[in-house]
Amino acid sequence: MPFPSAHKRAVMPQERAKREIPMQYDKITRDILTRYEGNPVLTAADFPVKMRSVYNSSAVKTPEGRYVMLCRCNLLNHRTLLWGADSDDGLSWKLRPEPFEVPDTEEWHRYASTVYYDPRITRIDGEYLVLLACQNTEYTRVALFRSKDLETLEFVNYINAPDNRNMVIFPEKSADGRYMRLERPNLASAGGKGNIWLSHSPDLIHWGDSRESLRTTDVWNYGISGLGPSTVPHRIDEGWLIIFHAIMNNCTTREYSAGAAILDADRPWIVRHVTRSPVLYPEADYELRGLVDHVCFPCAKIIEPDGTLKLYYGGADTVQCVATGKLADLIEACKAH
Ligand code: BMA
Repeated sequence: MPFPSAHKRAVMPQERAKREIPMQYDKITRDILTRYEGNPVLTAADFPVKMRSVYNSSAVKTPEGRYVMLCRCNLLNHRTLLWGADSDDGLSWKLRPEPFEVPDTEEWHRYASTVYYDPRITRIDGEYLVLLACQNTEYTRVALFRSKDLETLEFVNYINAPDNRNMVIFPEKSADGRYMRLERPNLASAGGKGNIWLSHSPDLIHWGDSRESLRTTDVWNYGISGLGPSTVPHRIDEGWLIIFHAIMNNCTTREYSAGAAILDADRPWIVRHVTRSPVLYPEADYELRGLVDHVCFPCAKIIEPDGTLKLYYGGADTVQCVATGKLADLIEACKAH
């Protein structure tokens, strides 16, 4: 029985009817995203100190048109650093001389004692909000930083009790003026992973009014073993376009691929469309083989004024990559069911 957790939750008949979507895979006839020919765009060898890997980094384009990347890197002993890089085109990156400073406090060392990782960056109200998953030997919390310019980061607080991660904050508030975030609570019953949720906050610190959103069973073909929001939601005519990572445990691998979905404009926890197949899955050597094999793990996307999309993702937990595509194609792929 390859998909045990698919059957754990009792589904009411009317709910099942609502969620049933006929699956027609034949509508997808071409790649939605194309790997950048210069991949990987950053590797451990690019750093001024010995490093094992650089992956799952986030990039943004500033209002002035510069590109900034916050890189997750692993030292030789797998302790992590967050390292800045700059670019004029979002493809060729120049690393800064030093990593970002993180707090040297009892609280930081307690909750981020093993690693801090998978940054997500949202620009809202004229500043950047940076979320970092922080792990100790028992659980994960997410730390919120704010920054005016992504030159330095100011620690604000941890924004959840254990155990939750993969958080991304929407770039706009809800109609009633609250911040919104997508997140992935780590459920013991789902092997430490689980479904995507949406929560609200009046002040970025206190979060609640949580609603379940995309579920593993909605994309069981490629995400039955777990999901996580990947990149900041992007406003489109129909609602919000999101990209998520999807986990599929097979006999010999745990494949991480990426899917896309469109969330309702007014009630953004409701999934209107979702790709029936991943839009990016491990295929290239640098995604199939590395510290963790078979991983494409996006943490950011940039959408250019002409509708070109750049997706920033880690390959095999080892190198930093970019894939490009058209926003319109992603939207079409979400609806192709
Ligand atoms: C997840 C996160 C990611 C990582 C992925 C694959 O749980 O830890 O940082 O890329 O596993 O190992």
